[in-house]
Amino acid sequence: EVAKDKNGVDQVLLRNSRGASARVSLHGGQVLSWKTEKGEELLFTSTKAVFKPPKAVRGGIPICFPQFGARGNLEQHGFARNRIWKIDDNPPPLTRGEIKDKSCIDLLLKPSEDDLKIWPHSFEFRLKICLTADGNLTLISRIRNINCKPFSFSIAFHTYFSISDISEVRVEGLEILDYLDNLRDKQRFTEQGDALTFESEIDRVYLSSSDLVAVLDHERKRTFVIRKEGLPDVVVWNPWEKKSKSIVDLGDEDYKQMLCVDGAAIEKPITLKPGEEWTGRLELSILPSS
Ligand code: TA6
Repeated sequence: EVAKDKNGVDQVLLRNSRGASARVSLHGGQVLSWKTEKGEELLFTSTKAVFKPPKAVRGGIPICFPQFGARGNLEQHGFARNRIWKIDDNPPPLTRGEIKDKSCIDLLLKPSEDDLKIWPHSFEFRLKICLTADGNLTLISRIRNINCKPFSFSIAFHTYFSISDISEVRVEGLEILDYLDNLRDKQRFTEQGDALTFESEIDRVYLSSSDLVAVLDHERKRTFVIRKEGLPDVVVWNPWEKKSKSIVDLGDEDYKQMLCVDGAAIEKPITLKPGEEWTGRLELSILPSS
């Protein structure tokens, strides 16, 4: 189903046979909502979210591409999340194991002439977003270099999970990993603890993580499971109280109900030769915590 948001930008509603749903905006190719079959919203949206292109909405899953963070005169986290994507009417053939499921949408982003002025690399970014029969949300990305010279990019799926209380959340799967700490000049440290818990601002890129990370929301008795391929790094971000006040489109208390845990490829940017294609997969699911 395609509807228009109040800015006239198309949104696509995906629904599975059990009533789970996901809503995707063609602005940024951004997932804005992912709901259980009971209608519970699993992704966070800021209480002060601004739905006004070209700025990405604060919440859901903005896509940081062609770079994570700042780089030269590129917009913060790249331009992909600030552009209108198209519905891809020539989607790539389904690969083995990908089921032809009606609750998928295929989106396509190609750089505009203006984009090529600031980032002179022609690419096709094909994004297949599916809601599986079990209510899982999968994002399959295929980025092809259609230029005549190589280029490198970094990428992050900036996933805002909706949680009950940041002080009651644990993240498992990042133990003993090295991380770059954005709060300490991006220096490299090694995680000493077991599970990650939160009592202050955190802004880290965990490196070479396993392909499975869990976010346990104790109060809601819910565990988010992140499975990923081709995305070796994991961004963990919560602005906490002080930083939140400096973010205009984030409510002062919102940090208590959100946590970003992003599948990403940051430390080692991905280089594509002409004609080469990279595929990255992210699958989000929930487990009722025992
Ligand atoms: O998640 C890491 C981070 O780079 C933080 O430093 C913070 O800037 C966050 O991304 C949000 O960035 P945005 O440009 O969406 O406000």
